[in-house]
Amino acid sequence: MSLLTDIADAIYDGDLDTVVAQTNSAIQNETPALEILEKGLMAGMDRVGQDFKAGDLFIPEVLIASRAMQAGMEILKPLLVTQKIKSPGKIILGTVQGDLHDIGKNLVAIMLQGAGFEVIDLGVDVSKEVFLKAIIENKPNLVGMSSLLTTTMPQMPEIIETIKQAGLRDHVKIMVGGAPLNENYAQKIGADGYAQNSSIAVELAKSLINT
Ligand code: B1M
Repeated sequence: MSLLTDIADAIYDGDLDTVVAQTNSAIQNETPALEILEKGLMAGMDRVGQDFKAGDLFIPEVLIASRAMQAGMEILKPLLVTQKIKSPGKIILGTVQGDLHDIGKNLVAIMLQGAGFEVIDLGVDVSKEVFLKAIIENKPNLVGMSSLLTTTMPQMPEIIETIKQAGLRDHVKIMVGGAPLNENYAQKIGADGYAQNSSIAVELAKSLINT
């Protein structure tokens, strides 16, 4: 059995110690960090998502798997954020109010940092007021919103409206992401772009900066 399969299995089992040990072993074996992330950590979390949906796993198991995933991401982070390149721009990121999912958002933050972006991460459960305050204080080029719940998606147009009302819509590009979203929804709510995953998020951020 390969190290990457071990990592995916350990994520599924919520076995943090094995995730840490096997992630370090994979790094020592010179497996590229992105491959460890995608074929190890994310593969395991995909299975967690499927079985949670099917009712075979419950919240406590998902939470334990999430902690193991975050521990693996912490190890990979320095390897994914190695380049010291001129910053293409500044982005404010947050998971919208009512939503506590942050694994995907954290991954997007890591990949953007890896591409040189200055990332200001507002965390989870971020209200429209907090987004606005952060925009006023930090003057970012981009604002990124994440939502994993169909019930919290409607926060996004509200935040965009708040930014408009403050007269700041022309000062920032807005990108959105999260499993229940799609391109059509992003267009409908007046965002500038939608990214399906963290690699596409980096490409999108770069292209929005240049438009
Ligand atoms: Co929750 N959860 N969860 N959960 N959870 C989902 C999202 C769900 C789809 C599971 C399911 O039923 N199949 C479902 C939502 C259903 C819906 O809305 N239609 C669900 C539910 C129902 C809930 C609760 C309501 C359960 C309950 O309490 N009854 C509850 C809500 C809590 C809250 O937020 N208020 C809840 C709680 C939790 C945990 C706390 C246990 C945990 C989160 C821990 C954490 O994040 N720290 C959790 C988890 C882990 C999941 C699943 C299993 C995995 C999510 C994840 O981390 N995926 C998820 C099932 C699933 O998505 N298949 C599920 C891995 C991650 C790398 O992918 O987040 O999609 P993802 O991010 C991707 C892209 O979406 C994109 O790039 C990322 C990297 O490729 N992306 C962006 C994300 N944000 C972006 C922003 C961008 C660009 C791209 O630009 C700004």
